[in-house]
Amino acid sequence: MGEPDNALEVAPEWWRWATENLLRGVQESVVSEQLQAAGVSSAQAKELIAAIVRSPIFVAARPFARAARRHELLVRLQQRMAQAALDPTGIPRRSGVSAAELRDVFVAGNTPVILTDVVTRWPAFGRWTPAYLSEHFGDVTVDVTTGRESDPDYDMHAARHTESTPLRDFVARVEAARAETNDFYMVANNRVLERTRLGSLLNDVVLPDGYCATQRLLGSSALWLGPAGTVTPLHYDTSNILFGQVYGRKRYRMIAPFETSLFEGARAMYAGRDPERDPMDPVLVKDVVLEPGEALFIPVGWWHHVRALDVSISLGINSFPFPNNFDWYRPSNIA
Ligand SMILES: O=C(O)CCC(=O)C(=O)O
Repeated sequence: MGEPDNALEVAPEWWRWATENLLRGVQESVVSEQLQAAGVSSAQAKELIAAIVRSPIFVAARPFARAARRHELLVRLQQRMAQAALDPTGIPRRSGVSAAELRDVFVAGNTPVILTDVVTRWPAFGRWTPAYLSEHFGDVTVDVTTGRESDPDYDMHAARHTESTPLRDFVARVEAARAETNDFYMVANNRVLERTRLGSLLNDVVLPDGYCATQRLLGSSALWLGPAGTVTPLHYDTSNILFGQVYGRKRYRMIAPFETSLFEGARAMYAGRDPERDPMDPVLVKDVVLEPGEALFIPVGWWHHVRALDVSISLGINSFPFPNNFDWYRPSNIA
């Protein structure tokens, strides 16, 4: 690089580089040294830095950059603490968690937990099987999602993959699947509990005292029914969810919201990375298999990728006796 006569003649790339580093908190003397190493004279480097720091654009940007640096430190602290855990890639299994503990430890701590003695007490457990649903609700017309395997964004495009079918036929299709398939799935968006008499299934769901506003289960619960091999891609939700696994197993891959690298390349609430295919390191992935009769508490904001390992029936509940709507939490929408 030649020696310009004044700061304005320094290449724009160096203005940008110096501005970025000053906003990152690099000391002026260090920025100056680097500029000089690249061929800028000491006087020009001094003039350039002075011009940048008195510019109204820099003055306006500085508080935002400081806030971002503080948040980065908070995030790094969270990441380090998570790595220090005894079992950083596991999720604890617990029984006897009271409503107070659920709220004060797991909800307030934004910490996932598997509850082993909640679903096992539902009348639904042992009763809800594909055959039971077909026998008692077979004539109910339900919306299901189909043709998923021909669309890489099948979950984001759930509405355009929706078709109506008698539940009997859908169950027959699930049961007839000889190999794993992700092509058809009754997902939360299909809202079959609110829209059909399948809502009466919620009489089979009895939660521990204080876990949820029971009278609000209808409208805040979602039934999931599908073959082995369904995959819900990595995404986060804007509410806490209690996910009850009633029949079959599901593999959950969960990632904390403070793993902020996942916001890069995300679209809406879907991550740009697939934990089954893409390298995730150093992002900490908690990988668990949810057994029938277990319930997973999915804290708001946690990324989760879900694969059914068997024919599966699950119920997601987001009714809690505390405010549970965090619709404003959409960090991946920040351009
Ligand atoms: O079970 C699934 O396939 C997905 C569940 C899920 O992502 C949710 O309840 O938010």
